[in-house]
Amino acid sequence: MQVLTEINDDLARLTQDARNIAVITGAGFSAESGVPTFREAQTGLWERFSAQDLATTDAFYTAPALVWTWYRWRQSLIQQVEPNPGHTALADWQRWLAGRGGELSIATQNVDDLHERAGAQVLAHLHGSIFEHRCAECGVAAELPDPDYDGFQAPPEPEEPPLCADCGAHIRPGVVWFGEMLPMEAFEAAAAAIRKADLVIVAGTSGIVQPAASLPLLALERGTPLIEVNPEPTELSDAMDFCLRGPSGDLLPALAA
Ligand code: BV8
Ligand code: ZN
Repeated sequence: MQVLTEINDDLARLTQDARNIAVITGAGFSAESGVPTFREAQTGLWERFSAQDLATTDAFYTAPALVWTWYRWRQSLIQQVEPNPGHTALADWQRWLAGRGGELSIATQNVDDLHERAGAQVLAHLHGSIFEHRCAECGVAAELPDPDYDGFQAPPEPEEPPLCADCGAHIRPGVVWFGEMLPMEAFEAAAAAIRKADLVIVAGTSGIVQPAASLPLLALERGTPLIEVNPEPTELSDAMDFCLRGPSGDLLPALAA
């Protein structure tokens, strides 16, 4: 494993020769856009709860207004921020490769839409989307107006989630909570992309949350090179061929150059 803070010749050659790249992104990829990661402390009303405690079905059933408002406030924040140079570099690299018969697939653990807003196609949202909503009981999709919170202010007083027009149960966010299965189609698509890739890049994830964190390890089956982009070491660092230590907003543009 090589631990680098900038691109060396080995790494440059690897990324320039790659024609089929699978990229997995986590909360750290959106951090430079101003979206807090799960490791960071909560603010305001939620500072006494960890994200992990709120992102569960139990929390939603116990305190629907608190959990619902936390998601609608997070959605407001995401709508108020912009993709960062890491998102743009990935989108440009994807377009450049597609123009040469290659492929760059993105599987993200993030529930935001910043990859898409940077112009990228996303193969898999492994943990769902904060922009989707459905009935917690009958599962029917719910189309809701955007929240009008100010994501830059501390979250507001909790408000009750809307009720399903069909069955009257609470509407919930279209994300995967702890203890819930991941969408199998998304998970399988990400696994297939990694299995056929000639380079795998893991950026902005602590590699703690399963089963998403086990996906990059599929690259080991065929000896596909693995690159980590993260300012810190992670649970996955030991499996990497290159650990690029720094923010993805700086390093992805350098990698994609
Ligand atoms: C399931 C949606 C089972 C919601 C999310 C004990 C051991 C092992 C596993 C478990 C266990 N107990 C429970 C489990 C399972 C559990 C789990 O993994 N828990 C962990 C905490 C141990 N997993 C689950 O529950 C999953 N489901 O297992 O179901 C099952 C099986 C059969 C039948 C039924 C059920 C579901 C997990 C999905 C949870 N939902 N998100 C929401 O967003 O609110 S996960 C959520 O947290 C995020 O989506 C994200 O994936 C995750 C946080 O991880 P990261 O993305 O890595 O972010 P993190 O904050 O951790 O790290 C940020 C990284 O960025 C850091 O490394 C940092 O250094 C870096 N960084 C910072 N700045 C930058 C940067 N990098 C680059 N550039 C920068 N500028
Ligand atoms: Zn319903």
